[in-house]
Amino acid sequence: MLKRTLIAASAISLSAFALTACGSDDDGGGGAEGSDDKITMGFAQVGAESGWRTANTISIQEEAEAQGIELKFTDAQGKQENQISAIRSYIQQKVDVIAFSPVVETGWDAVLQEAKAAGIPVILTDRAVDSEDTSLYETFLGSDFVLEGERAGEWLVENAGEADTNGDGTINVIQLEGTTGAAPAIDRAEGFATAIAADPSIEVTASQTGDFTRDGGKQVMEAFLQADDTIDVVYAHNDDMGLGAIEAIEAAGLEPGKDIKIITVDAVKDGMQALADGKINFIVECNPLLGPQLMELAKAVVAGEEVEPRIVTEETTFTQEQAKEALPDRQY
Ligand code: GZL
Ligand code: ZN
Repeated sequence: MLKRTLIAASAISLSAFALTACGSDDDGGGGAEGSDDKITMGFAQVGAESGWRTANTISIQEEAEAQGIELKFTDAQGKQENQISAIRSYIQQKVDVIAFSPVVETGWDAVLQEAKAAGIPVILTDRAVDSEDTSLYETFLGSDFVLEGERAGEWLVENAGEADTNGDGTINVIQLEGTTGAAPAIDRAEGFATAIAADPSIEVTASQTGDFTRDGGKQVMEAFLQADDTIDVVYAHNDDMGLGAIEAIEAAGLEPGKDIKIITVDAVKDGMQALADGKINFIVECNPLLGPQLMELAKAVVAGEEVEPRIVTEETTFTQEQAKEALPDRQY
């Protein structure tokens, strides 16, 4: 009995070894010699800080599944050092392609040089890096955040008549900024400032980061409300901080959308519901559903095809009326 068991066990371990040996032979390069021609992607996500990020993660994971791409996925909890070590681990694992959404713009050149030296193509999604050397990545797929900020500012200029809610002749805007150093935070502030310059009665009198989270938006808004009772408008760089601000405004006995106008960016479901309910006045969409385009790009890049260096996401804006119509069909 024992002898038979040993033979069976060794046979199993031998075949298991053979399988792994064969598996490790395949450099995951999707190359012909590997038994499976599956592409392996390493994705280093920012975190799970907002409804937008959740929708973005779902889109990436679902599309990888749908397109038969093996996805290695990490959540960096908003820390750049975690993203960098995730990218390094993907390099060691010899993935076919690396994609990530850089939590902040700076500090990526070294690890991107390592990926380049390892011959692994990189795709930027959602947020940009400030590297001068564009050979460090194949393409950048994501929104035009400056345009998003301009759209928010243009709406305020067009609706200035109803925005001076305290009637003192100036439109006092406080800004809830996204994560410090993040491309969307930098660019949305820049675009907004450019647009509101058209009307000198509009002024951003205070601006602070809420780190793209509800809690961050609520805490910063509470402090702003205690310091200033002339606030007419809140411009929040994402819905989640706007929703946090709504909680603070209501706790102060004021009516969001009326006593204080609110403009946000993203257009996730919770934000669109608040817009439809009249608590937010205008939302600039930032589309998180990057999965389909990302996986197509990954296949093209691994196949050595030329891809556009910059692919801008399609997106729009919503008023309260438009939100009521759009809500039933929103995917996120
Ligand atoms: C924008 C994205 C931002 C969203 C936030 O593309 O990077 O990060 O606007 C998210 O909701 O946290
Ligand atoms: Zn005013």
